[in-house]
Amino acid sequence: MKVLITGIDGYSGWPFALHLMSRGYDVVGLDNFVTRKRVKEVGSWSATPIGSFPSRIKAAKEAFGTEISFHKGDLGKYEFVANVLQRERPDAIVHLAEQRSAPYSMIDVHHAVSTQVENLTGTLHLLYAMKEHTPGAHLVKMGTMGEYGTPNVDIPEGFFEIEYRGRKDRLPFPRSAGSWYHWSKVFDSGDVMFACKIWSLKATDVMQGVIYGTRTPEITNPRLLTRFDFDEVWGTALNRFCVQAVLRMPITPYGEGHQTRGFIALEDSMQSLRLALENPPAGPEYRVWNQFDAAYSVNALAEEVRALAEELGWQPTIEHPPDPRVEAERHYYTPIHEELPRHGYRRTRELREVIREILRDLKKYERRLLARKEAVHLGVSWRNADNKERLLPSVPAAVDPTPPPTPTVSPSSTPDSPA
Ligand code: USQ
Repeated sequence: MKVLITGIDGYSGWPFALHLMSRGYDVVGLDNFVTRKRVKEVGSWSATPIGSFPSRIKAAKEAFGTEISFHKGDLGKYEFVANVLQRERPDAIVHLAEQRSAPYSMIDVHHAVSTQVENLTGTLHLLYAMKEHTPGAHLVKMGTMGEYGTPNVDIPEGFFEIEYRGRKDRLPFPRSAGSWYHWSKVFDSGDVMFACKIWSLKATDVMQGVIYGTRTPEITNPRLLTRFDFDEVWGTALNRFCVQAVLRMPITPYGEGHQTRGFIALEDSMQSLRLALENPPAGPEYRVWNQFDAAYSVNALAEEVRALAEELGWQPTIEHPPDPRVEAERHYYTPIHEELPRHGYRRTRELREVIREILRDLKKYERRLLARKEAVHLGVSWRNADNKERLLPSVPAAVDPTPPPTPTVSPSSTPDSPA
């Protein structure tokens, strides 16, 4: 099966390419490397040193014997998207190429608008190019559990049966997102659903929880590492808590810390995406899968990290800064996730095992973390229309204490630099 991964250079995109290559899939990728630039914009970098994209392709070829067919470009350009689909004719498309940070979308009006314009335009371009060149392909679209918000009832997988004024129907479950980024995913879902209806396309909209982890089984040497973000804008809760423990900074569940979300290990997110590919809809269909392992409050995760860091002889503390987001700090949360287990999903790793692995891995990159320590707290508040002046000015390039492993293909490539 030939699979196109959009956003192949990202935190999920890269390990998913490795996951598929190790199983004999034909992998095509595209990326515009904008995440690398945007992480720099907030004065940060990946905790793990990642090489240029050509050096990644080379490392993957050495590990799995096949070469990724890579197209550098932007989903914002329709001709580019259409050309890639026309030339490659993939059987499936895994769409991961979106601006993925809620805090980034909340920085100011420009970041809000660019998030929504880019995410919606990219998805619409893909849908039109699919209709034109690969109408039988299966689209696996990365959505987010955050589309649903935290309603005071159970959360179904996309649709629910409702009776209202004596009549019944099966309707999309109401969405109530918590950032401009999360709303862009809601609007995307509507567009994908509509395209499936009018053009008889096949799509799985994956409502993904928060991912955590530094590695997957296919990452067998340092040249295959995926990126790992930890700054306030690009890092996510559990990954950041582990970094805070390594840096002996207080672990920061925001506000009361009872906010509860679905979480999933990186390795199991890869398993889930593959299961979606291996079990496509039989015919034209728009379907929704909730993709997470278990729901945890941020307090519970902070406590786990503290306990496991103590095993390593560290003494991290937990602090509760005021919540910079506008979100319920105590709420009901019972999302359903039956589709993935029905298609063979089994959790592979226990939470504690993965946290131990993250802490061990991050310890190796402590000097890289220290060099960008200021980016752990940046102060983007949902309550401000303009957070720009609160952000760090771009940190001048420091000498990388842990450069990416050799060999790299281009003498000019630097860690976190685009290909
Ligand atoms: N949080 C803390 N302390 C921190 C960072 C976050 O308490 O230092 C809290 C947030 O307030 C929030 C929760 O942790 O209640 C999750 O925040 P997050 O930054 O880990 O995740 P989020 O912004 O929701 O977004 C991330 C990814 C996004 C993905 C989403 C899945 O960046 O791409 O779509 O997780 S979900 O959360 O299910 O919507």
